[in-house]
Amino acid sequence: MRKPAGDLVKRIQNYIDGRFVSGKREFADINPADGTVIAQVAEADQAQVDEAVHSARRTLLGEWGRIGVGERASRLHRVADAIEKRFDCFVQAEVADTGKPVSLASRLDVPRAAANFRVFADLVKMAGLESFQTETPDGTHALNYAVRKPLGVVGIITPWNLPLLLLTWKVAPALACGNAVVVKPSEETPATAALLAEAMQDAGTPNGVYNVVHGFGPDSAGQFLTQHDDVDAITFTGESKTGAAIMKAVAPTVKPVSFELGGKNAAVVFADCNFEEAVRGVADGVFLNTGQVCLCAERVYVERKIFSSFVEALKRKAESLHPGHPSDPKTDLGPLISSQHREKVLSYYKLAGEEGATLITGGGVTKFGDNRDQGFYVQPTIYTGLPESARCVKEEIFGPVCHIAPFDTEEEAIVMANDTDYGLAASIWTSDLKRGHRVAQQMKVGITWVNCWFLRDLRTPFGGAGLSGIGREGGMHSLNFYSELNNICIRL
Ligand code: NAD
Ligand code: 6OD
Repeated sequence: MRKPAGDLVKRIQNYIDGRFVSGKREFADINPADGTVIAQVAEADQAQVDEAVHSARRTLLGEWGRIGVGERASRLHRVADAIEKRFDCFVQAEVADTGKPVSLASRLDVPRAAANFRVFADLVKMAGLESFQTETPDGTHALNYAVRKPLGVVGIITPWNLPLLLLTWKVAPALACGNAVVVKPSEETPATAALLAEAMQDAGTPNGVYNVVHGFGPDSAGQFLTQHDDVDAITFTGESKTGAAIMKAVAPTVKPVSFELGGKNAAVVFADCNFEEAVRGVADGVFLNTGQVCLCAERVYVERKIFSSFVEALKRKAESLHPGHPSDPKTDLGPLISSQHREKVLSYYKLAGEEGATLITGGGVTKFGDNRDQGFYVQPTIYTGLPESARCVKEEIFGPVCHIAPFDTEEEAIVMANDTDYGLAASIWTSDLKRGHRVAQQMKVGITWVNCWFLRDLRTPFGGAGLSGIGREGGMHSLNFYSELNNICIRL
């Protein structure tokens, strides 16, 4: 871990009850591109998590609790305005924390953060609920109608791969429904959650509505939040095994949970696809954000007729990527998030060889001959030749890597794609839309893309089956998770 040359190390604080506060302990925020320390981060202790939860509760009983849905929606639009006003700050902070290319943060992460607030602000104003006129056999008449209430204090725990996008994906609908939140961003990427606090202040959000506690999971802010008696619900994005630990932690207080977890997603490429588009789309789906997107395809299945040419074309794509410093606009492949994560990804590169894979390209560390060699870069990597039972085909690696296997029939492709304990996403590449539709319906996942990947409409359900999660967020699904519905039955 190195200090930046001639630069002051910043301090990132917790944000509790509308104030930035330091902690008794600090930890370092590392730039993955060169291993320098970019900030010291205040770790929240149990008392500070308590204070954040109490502050959230107070505002629910006070100003925030009294604001109607129209006014809440306009405050959320103001948060989006404040993000857009600080666009460059958000981009720089996200790039420094994650090492993702500036081009990606500018076109994906920060615009999506603003869009998350705008979409849920508009949606909550339009959202109706069901009502029924009821008639019983004895002639009694009644009117049933449901009303939407906030859950209360929502704990939000998020990962490091798309930090601002995934945080706002949960904060926006939670606030739209009238909740107050305590967020625990990843210890690897604390900066944009803190910047969002400034945007909340700009937007006039009352104190206590948005609180940030920094720290780790076990015996730290993450666990203090999930075990807290006065937190009404937990929404979590991260690894499946962390989801399992959180499930245990919330069990004694029976909190509702929403889990968006890991994936080992398949891309299925049929011989009748538009070849160029499929190669481009699959390359994006394997290498975007250095493969650190839960939706990335680490398993690619290609119809045998085009197998060799597809492998060759994807190899050329991988070799034409520009690894480099994230702030260079030409860079399209940044480092992995941390030295520890690089060790994990490299251990799978080694394991692939041990399991008998044929290396098509990559397989090692990228070398630059300058300070980027202190960063956490790996080569984009493609393997073929593994059995479907290999650990590299079964386990989530979360790096710029895929295994490509051939198939002969549609039925075989479906079986192979579904042969996983995860169930997050799939993509299908074919010019035959009837086939696309038929195969998509048989995918055991939360989202299937046909001739595209990571094309998002925020009104649609998003989530995973199996080890990939519990529940759905997106559109009305988010509003329903972040609300308590009270059905009122009036005898007429
Ligand atoms: P992680 O599970 O290690 O950490 C996620 C968050 O949980 C962090 O804030 C961490 O501090 C916290 N945490 C860890 N242990 C905890 C505990 N015991 N109690 C409370 N909090 C705890 O995940 P990560 O490494 O940050 O992210 C990568 C993973 O996230 C991958 O598996 C990826 O597939 C998954 N992911 C899923 C989605 C999705 O939408 N399904 C989106 C992004 C990432
Ligand atoms: O686009 C989204 O809403 C979303 N939750 C994306 C998740 C990406 C995983 O890394």
